[in-house]
Amino acid sequence: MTATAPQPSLAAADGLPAGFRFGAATASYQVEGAAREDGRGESIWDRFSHKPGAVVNGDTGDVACDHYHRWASDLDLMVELGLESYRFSIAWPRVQPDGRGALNPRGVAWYRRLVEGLLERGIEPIATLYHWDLPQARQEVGGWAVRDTALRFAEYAGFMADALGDVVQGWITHNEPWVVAFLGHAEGRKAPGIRDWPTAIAASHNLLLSHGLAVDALRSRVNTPVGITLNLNPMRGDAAAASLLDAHQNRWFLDPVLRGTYPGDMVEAYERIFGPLPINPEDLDVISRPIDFLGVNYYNPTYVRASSEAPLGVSTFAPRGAVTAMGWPVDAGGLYDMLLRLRADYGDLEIWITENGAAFDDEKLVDGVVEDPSRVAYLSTHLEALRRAVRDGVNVRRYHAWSLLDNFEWEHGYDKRFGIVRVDYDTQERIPKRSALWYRDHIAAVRGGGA
Ligand code: IFM
Repeated sequence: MTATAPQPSLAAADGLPAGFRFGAATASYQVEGAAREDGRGESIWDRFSHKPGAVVNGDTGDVACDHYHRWASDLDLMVELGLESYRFSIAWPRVQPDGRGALNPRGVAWYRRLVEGLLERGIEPIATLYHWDLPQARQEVGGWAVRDTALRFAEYAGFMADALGDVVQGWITHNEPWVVAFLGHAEGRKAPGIRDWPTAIAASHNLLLSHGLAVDALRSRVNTPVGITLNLNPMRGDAAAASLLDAHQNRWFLDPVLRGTYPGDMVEAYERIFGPLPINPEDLDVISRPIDFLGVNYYNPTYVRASSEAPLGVSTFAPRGAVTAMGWPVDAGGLYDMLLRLRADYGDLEIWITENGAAFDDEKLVDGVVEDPSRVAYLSTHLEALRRAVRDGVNVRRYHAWSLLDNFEWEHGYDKRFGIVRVDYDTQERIPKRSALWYRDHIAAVRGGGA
């Protein structure tokens, strides 16, 4: 097959619709390494992770999983696992080191090799344009807090569509803009490490605007599906607190993208607490440009209660019961609930699960395989919940496990392992975990190859 040949369309099987694909996801800063190679510029995560105390153990993404050099064998590993789709992200500073001006041809060439390598192996390449590694030079002039960054992002999106539009088969503008805006600019736990709510709200708007502008830039150049990925958590607990946190985390992004409005209750709450919002209502037309699919990252429900000490008057807590190494409750029913809710509230959208997975500490190496029973249980129950939602009418077309590899888990460094494949960071050896073998057999069984 040639590098640009379309992927075969997959028949409906095992309760899943035709065209459904199983895959895995990673993100540039979490796996690539090669932080200073081939003309890559500095990102806000390079700067943040090198700040003493910002990341557990002082870990950084300088080397990460060395995917930049090991991409070909990592792609072969995906073939061994039977993966049908790979969601990766493009590091903006690798292809446009200062976030403006001419592209860096060496950076672009690396992504072309990766994407062509996927096509040659029959794996669908899905590119995310922004998974949190803003060029540091853009931060120096205000980052997401300023409108100009949205314009620069759209220009970058257009450049990437020109450079890779003939080979990439799906585009995701942003990964989890809530995390970027609020954990990066209000709580300061993630890059750029700012702690200022009004700045975070401005950033959320500029991120959404940049999404809409990027959709236009992509649409004018490619015919492949375009979407955005949101981290969505069903809220459980005290009704008023749950409704407010739902508005802050879920509806603040869903409503503008899918309905062209901000949720009134949240506008009112932000204005009451933080003053007038820096939002131009005319931007909502751009923000709500039609998308082909909504990317959903689902990990857990959030438990919430009123709290007079928290800035929004609500705080979260871990319930009794099973939790992951992140302290996140294990609850596959939450995925079902969220999928049904999306259909009820926003209509018959096409949905791609762009991340789902878990970090666990109970991994043991037995006879060359990493035994991770908790992750096997997590993946199998969540895939069951997905099938139940499909049976009940939700249009789900992709499932990407997070993550293919153990990787740099942001402020937690390498301490938290989300991979279905273990990475030995001393040797960079990849060791499939039981969950990877389970996933491989699951995909083979669906495709009629037997398990
Ligand atoms: O590792 C992250 C990823 O980058 C974004 N979604 C959640 C994952 C687990 O925390």
